Order: sequence, then C-alpha cells, then structure tokens
Amino acid sequence: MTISSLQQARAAYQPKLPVSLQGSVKVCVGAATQSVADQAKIKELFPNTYGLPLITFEAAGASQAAFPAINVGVILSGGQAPGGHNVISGLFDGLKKLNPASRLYGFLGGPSGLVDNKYVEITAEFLNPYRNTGGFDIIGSGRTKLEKEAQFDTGLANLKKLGITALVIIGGDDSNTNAALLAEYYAAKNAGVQVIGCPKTIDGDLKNEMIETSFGFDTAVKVYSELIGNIERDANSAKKYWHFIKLMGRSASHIALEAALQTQPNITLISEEVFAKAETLDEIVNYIADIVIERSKNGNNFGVALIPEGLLEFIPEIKKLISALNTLLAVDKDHPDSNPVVNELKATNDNDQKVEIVTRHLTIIEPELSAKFTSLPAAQRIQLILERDEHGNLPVSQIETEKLLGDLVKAKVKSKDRDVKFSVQYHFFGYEGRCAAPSNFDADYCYSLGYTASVLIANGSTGYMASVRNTTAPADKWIAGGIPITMMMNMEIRQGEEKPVIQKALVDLNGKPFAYFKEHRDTWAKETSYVYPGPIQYFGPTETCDRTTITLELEKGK
Ligand code: FBP
Repeated sequence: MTISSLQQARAAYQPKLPVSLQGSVKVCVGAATQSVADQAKIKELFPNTYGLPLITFEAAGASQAAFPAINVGVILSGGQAPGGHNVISGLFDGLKKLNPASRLYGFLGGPSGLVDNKYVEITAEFLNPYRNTGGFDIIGSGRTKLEKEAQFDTGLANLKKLGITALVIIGGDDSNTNAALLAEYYAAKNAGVQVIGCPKTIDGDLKNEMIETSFGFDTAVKVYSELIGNIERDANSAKKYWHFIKLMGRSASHIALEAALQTQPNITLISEEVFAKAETLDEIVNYIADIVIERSKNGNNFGVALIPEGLLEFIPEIKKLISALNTLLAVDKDHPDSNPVVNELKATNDNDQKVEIVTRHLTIIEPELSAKFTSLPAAQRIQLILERDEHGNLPVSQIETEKLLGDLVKAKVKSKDRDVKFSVQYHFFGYEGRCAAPSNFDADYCYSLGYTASVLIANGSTGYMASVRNTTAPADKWIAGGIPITMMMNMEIRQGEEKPVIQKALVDLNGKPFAYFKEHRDTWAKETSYVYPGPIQYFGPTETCDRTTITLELEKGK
C-alpha cells in the first residue's frame, strides 16, 4: 500500500488514553439501571440484560491478574465515520495487553459478514497501516440489519467455529439496538458469547448523559466547517453568489448546528425547530427570501445557507407525504414481490412513468397528499420515491433539498422584489467528511472506546456499550466504563410495529448549543460575520489540535 506523508506521520501518533486504562484496571460496579422510558416493557423483552449496573474503570494499584487467551470478533456497521480504525486498534491493543495470545477477527462488509461467515484475522502486521487513518476499509461496513433469530443462530454457529466468545459491534443507534437484541438472545441461550457496542455516527445523534458524543462527529464537522469557511471566503470575495449547502445528518441537525457555530453563516435551518414550529415549506422559503432581500438592500448580493439533509422529513406537511409514500412503497422482506405498486415501479425505467404510477395510487388513498406531491418539482418527486433502506429509511442524502429550496427561493424573491439579484450555487457535504483522517479528538476517543471494549470483555460484561466521558477535559482525565444498552432504550413505532430501540438524540431546542445559535443568528443573517476555521490540525499546540466541538463544550458548560 502506498501511503501519503501525512499518513506516515500519523502512523507514529500514539493515541492518548484515560489514566484508568493506562495500566491495570479496577472495575467499579455502580447502581442498577432503568431504561429511559417504558421500563416494564423493556424489562420484559430483555430479562437477562435489563437493569444491569453502570460500570466505571479506575486505575488499579496492583498488577493485572492473568487473563486467559480469548478470540473476539468485531463488526463495523452502517455509514463510515472517522476513527473506526482506531476503535479496532484500541480493541486489539487492549486484548493483546490482557493476553498476547488472544485473537481478533474482523467480519467483512458489516453485519452480513457474521451471517455469511466472511472474516479476516486482524494481526498487528495487518492492522498497523490503518492506525489513525480514516475509513472503514480495513474490514468494510454494511447496513444489513441483524435482528432475526435465524441470523443470530447462523451467526452463533459461525462464532463457535472460530472459538469467538465476544463480539464488538461498532455502529449507530440502530446497530447498537441490534447489539442489545443479540446480547439478550445469546445470554438467554447461555451461548457463551458476550456482545459489546461502540457509539459511532457522524450524525451525532447517538448521545445521552452517559455517551457524550458518537465518534466521527468531531472530525466530520471539522471537515465540513473547513469547506464552509472556504466557501464563505469565496462568497465574501466575489460577492455575487448565494451558496446553498446541504449537510449530512439523516435526521438530527447536530452537524448543521455545529457547522453554524464554527462558521457563522447567514442562514442555518434546524430541522427540529422547523418541526416544533410546524413550519410549512412556504414559510421556510419566505424566511430565506426575506434575508436574501434584506442583505441585497445592504449591497450584499451574496450569502451562505446551511440546510440539514433530513429537513424535508421535519416539515409536517412533507413528513405526512413521505410517511404515506413509505407505506405505499413498503416491502415485506419475507415476501418481496407482494407489493403491487412496487412491482409496477420495477417494471419501468422511465422516471415520468414512475411518478405517474405513484401519483395515481396516492390519489386513491390520500388525494390531498397527492396534490402536494404533484406541486413539487419533478426531480424531487422522483427522489422521494427512491427505494428505502433495510431500516425503512428514505435515502435523504440523495434528495436535493438544497436545489428544491434554491428554486423556490428564486421564485419567491422575484415575486417580492424584481430588482433583487439572486444567483445561487449548490453544494452537498457529506461523503467528503465521513472518511477523513480522524482529528486528535476522534483518534484518542476511538482508541479509548476500543480499549474500553476490551476491558468490558475481560470483565465478562455483555449488553453494554463502551463509554468514555468527561471528554472536554484532557484525555488522561476521561472516564471510561460501560453503560447497559437497555438503559438507553424506549419503545417506538418502527415500520408499523412497536419495537424497543435506543432513543435517537435530536437537537435539544432547550439546550445550550441551540440557545447560543438562536441568540446570534439574526446578526449572522444581516451582517457578514463569517469565521474561517481552516483545516484540521494534527501537529501543534494542544489548544488547536485537541479541541473538540463547540456543541460538546457548550453542553458541558465550557
Ligand atoms: P450512520 O447513521 O449509519 O452512521 O450513517 C449516517 C449517514 O452518514 C447519514 O449522515 C447519511 O444520511 C447516510 O449515512 C448516508 O448513507 P449511505 O452511506 O448509505 O449513502
């Protein structure tokens, strides 16, 4: 493998660990836990893994007791997030420290690797070139949902073949929900396999009191903020374009909010606020158009607007439409050919025909929504009927919300004031940040999470998520331990069925990051208050290189 000079330099970086993990570890067992809601139901569904105690690690004075060699499996699940390779590095180093004869196997291509028995042994030689690098390419990732007993049983048989007694699942809220189901299933069967989760997703929506942030968020937002800053500088230099930038984050607007805090653009839409205020598409367009006109009156025919990719699903009228389309296009995985609408769609490659088929069926069940569907531009209509993923999600990253808004704002501005110049450029930042070389924060955080998982395994824990807290302090003061996954769960309706799931953390409209943004956004809209954060710094003073996100700092009262 040819590697860049930055990669060479980063290969020498030794991620920082909390003091508690630097030598022998003392395991402190805390109080029993409860799920965040629906306690009786979650308890009934997880009789073996409900109510487990919190676990915290402390530095032990005594030397570590001998630990037998074990075999462990690891899976990367879902979208890429910077730092995944370091979780594996931390897990590997932790396991080898406990017993150099322990082995780590990586299942290939995500959860499906476990079911299809596709794996590779992760040796030091194989792992070393991936340390501190971005990407998930060491073993690949995938979005197969591990939720059926048949998958669990096949997986177990494959784990047994390799003598694996513990499995680490690195994923987002859905994947960790499935980790909890797997942990419970194996515990109920006395299968002799522990399951540990790790909190991953650039979206930043897997967080709570015990999980301060999901890994990858820090790096991804820093990459987007660098790019947004560059665009702001271009906008402020040329003074002739508005830039509409869509930012990843399937549902939650944490990325858009953090990027706004880092770069102070003129407009940032926060989906959660749109939903709370039940705003219509027209109201949003009106809000943007008014800012465009006001800036133009001040001689500023330019600006930057950030749009979270999940926005459409948070506009109540469009949410209703998407939900009706989800029902219309739902595919039963056990009977994939049973939906006549989907079969009709599959029979044609012509987009106009596809839209016509959907409109016809929608008119029969929801005539009002059919009218809303028809009112949208053709490109967005076809994007709204794209195939859903295994979790039933609409692939929002493929919907050009920025263009939809751009077209509508153009028309609105013209209707309000014909003399206002409005010329728009479109961008979508998502994939650019997901595989970036992890920031120092993510490199350290991920390594610590992986290392924590190895200690949880040694402790015999199952159904836990690795947790590293106090992350706005220097890394040696971080608090490592384990949180029972059932503690983060509640019951939600998913694809028409009530299911136990990890609560997704959307932007808290009463939280400090949003409050700060709200206090400043009108000034940022009128004035040109851009901040240009520049690229992630890996080498230099700790205040520059180890700083985490503004979101985390505000949440932690820094
Ligand atoms: P995860 O929740 O699996 O981490 O993925 C998040 C994400 O990056 C979203 O921001 C984005 O909408 C989606 O993945 C894109 O998915 P895909 O990689 O399948 O295009």
